[in-house]
Amino acid sequence: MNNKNSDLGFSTRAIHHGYNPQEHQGALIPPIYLTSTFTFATVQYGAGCFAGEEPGYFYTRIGNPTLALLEARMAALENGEAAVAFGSGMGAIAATFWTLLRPGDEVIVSRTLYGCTFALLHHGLAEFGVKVRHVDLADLGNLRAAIGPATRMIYCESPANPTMQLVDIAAVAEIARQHPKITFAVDNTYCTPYLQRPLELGADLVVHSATKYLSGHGDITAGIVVTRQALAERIRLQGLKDLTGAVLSPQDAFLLMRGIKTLALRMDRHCANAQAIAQFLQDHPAVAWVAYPGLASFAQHALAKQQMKLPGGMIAFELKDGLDSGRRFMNALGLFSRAVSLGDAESLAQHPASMTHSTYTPEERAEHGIAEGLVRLSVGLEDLADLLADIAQALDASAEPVATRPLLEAVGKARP
Ligand code: 3LM
Repeated sequence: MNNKNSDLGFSTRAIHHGYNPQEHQGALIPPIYLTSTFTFATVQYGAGCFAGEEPGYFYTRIGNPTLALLEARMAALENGEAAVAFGSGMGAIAATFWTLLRPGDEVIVSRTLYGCTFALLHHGLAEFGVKVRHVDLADLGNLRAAIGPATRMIYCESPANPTMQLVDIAAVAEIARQHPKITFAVDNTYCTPYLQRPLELGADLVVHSATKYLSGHGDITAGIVVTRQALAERIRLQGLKDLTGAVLSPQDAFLLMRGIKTLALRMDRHCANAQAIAQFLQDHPAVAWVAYPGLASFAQHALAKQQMKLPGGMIAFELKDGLDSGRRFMNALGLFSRAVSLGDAESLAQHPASMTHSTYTPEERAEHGIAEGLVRLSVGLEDLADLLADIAQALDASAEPVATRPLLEAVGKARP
């Protein structure tokens, strides 16, 4: 299998792209180049590598054959020119921001962002002289009004973590295209390229926490940037090599590629389970609201159908009695684990206000649309009937005061 296979289907590329066993002793599975450094046949050759005049590998923070295969595969799946792998999603995001932004520049970001991205912007870049402007991108008039001569980036998540608000990526891209100095970047973690491909919709750059669905097995942290060749090289040589050093280990790149092979299968199952659970929650009398792009009641349901293949595996909802009953609900869950992160085979539940989005002050959460009682579910790959039974019993328990239903007893009963 060579690299000229962009006509092949998504899963075929996820399994084969960029690898030819005949070039590796016939090994079906790509070898892991578990080495930090590479030897030079001559001093002159080594000098040529450092000068960018020789194509070879010389140090894993800058390049490694196992990482290069992962990068080629991710570029093929996102339909981009090139990719750069990182040791975490935050590594990828930080390297992108630090490469593209300078003191005095402005970055326009969507209303709600993952907690650590929010912290990086407000407690990191803002303190180094970058102006951060949150804009509700649901109204494109807001975006047009916010763009000024210093704007260098537009950055969003769609769906947003944890509110599920979508951004019309094609519409924002059209506005961004009119400003050659602006890079439009989309965090595609919630969707993966199987569900949504922002570059095809006109975005300039995609970032991922590959820790999540791309890996799919909850056993590594990783990040990816996919963009044009020249920009990818800048991000590699500045953001990765010098500014963050946030390199991915070749061993974790191997695990990530193993996860990516089953991405389409897993996403189909995540989405089917999540759709049924979202519907069940919406119909339950204890539930105040549910945000899931696959529900007809979701405000941006039409946009979801337009830009996402399926509605994803993430659900946000709130109980009628708010935070206290939400806590009782989460403590009563037996099959869902109480944990942050998402996209694993195991179903997870967490409370953004006190966990993933505790980097916001309560006032900031209110301003950015994150309800204190919001419960976030990452729906896993277990059997739907078991997940529904767990949710049903936890909703029943959420109505009872904690004292009448000891936590351990509830967990013990539901855990298989
Ligand atoms: C979480 N999110 O539970 P890493 N972009 C998005 C993300 O959701 C995340 C990152 C980037 C969660 C992690 S919270 C302590 C646990 C949309 C991570 C950052 O650096 O690989 O974790 O990616 O929502």
